Amino acid sequence: MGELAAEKHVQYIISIEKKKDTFEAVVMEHLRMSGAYWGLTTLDLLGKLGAVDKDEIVSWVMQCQHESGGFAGNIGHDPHMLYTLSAVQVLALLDKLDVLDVDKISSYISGLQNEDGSFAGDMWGEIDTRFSYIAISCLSLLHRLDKINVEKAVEYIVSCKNLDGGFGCTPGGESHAGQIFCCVGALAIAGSLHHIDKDLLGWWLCERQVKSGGLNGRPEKLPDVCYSWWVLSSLILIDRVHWIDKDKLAKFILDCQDTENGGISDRPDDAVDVFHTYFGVAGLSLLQYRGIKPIDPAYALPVDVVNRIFLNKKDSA
Ligand code: GRG
Ligand code: ZN
Repeated sequence: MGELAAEKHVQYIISIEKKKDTFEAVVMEHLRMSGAYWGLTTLDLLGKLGAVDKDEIVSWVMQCQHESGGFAGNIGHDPHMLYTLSAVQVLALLDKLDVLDVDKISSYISGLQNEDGSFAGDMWGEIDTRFSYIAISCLSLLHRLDKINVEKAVEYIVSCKNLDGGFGCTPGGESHAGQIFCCVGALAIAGSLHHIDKDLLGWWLCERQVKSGGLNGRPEKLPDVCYSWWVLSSLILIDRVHWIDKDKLAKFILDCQDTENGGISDRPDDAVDVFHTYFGVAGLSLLQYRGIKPIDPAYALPVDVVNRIFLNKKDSA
């Protein structure tokens, strides 16, 4: 099996941060906050977070916050739940959560909860279980879960559960590994995993492994490195990770590396990007690959960062 080209991936992440006019930079412009979370988490998992200028990042993150309390994907863009969680995750990684006005962010998020417990992504009202996960994860990291109706949020997530044991975007929506991560992660954080039939869901999830060792997101689809995260984290949270072949999955991820210029792609021989580089390294972390810090399967942050937040809570107000 090939080795992880860790140093190359570190160089790749640092280099995309510097390039402003490449195709990737233009595509990433509106979602730069999530890009920062993917890149910085990758660096941290590889023990290289010291390579970035923390103050510069904190200052940029804070310029992306709106009056409403929500964060945008970049300066001058509109706020959204997606980027609000990414901003909180970036500050958590940098141990700078104390710069936040926690009540302001909490009121932005709680203002997006609907009567039925679901969450909208922003003021335009799209509803999706992704936003339920984001609200629960973000408020939990800020010690403000009491600002939403968690019981109703759980009830809504459970209403998106399908007969195959999986979950979709909204009630009746097809099961998809990405949505399953969101629903299982949210239920785990809310202490409500008892709503899941672990054997049934575990079966559906382990069926995602294909011949090459990679995982797909739904039946009959192609494998993709990012499902190493969406599927594996869910399997870990429901205690069924031993139902897949871990060595074959690690080999699939390593086969997707650009060992010359760094970065990881969705499938072998495709072009690399920061999203798949992050999910490849995070997947290997879940597989306990040597030299990578352990990552928390529910919060998608390094375990030491999560422990810092929950074990040495600085201001417990
Ligand atoms: C903190 C890790 C983390 C996430 C935040 C945004 C979010 C919460 C979760 C997204 C979950 C999700 C829906 C992931 C799926 C992304 C993806 C690869 C979609 C592609 O779907 P299709 O149907 O592709 O286009 P397939 O693979 O089915 O062909
Ligand atoms: Zn993918």
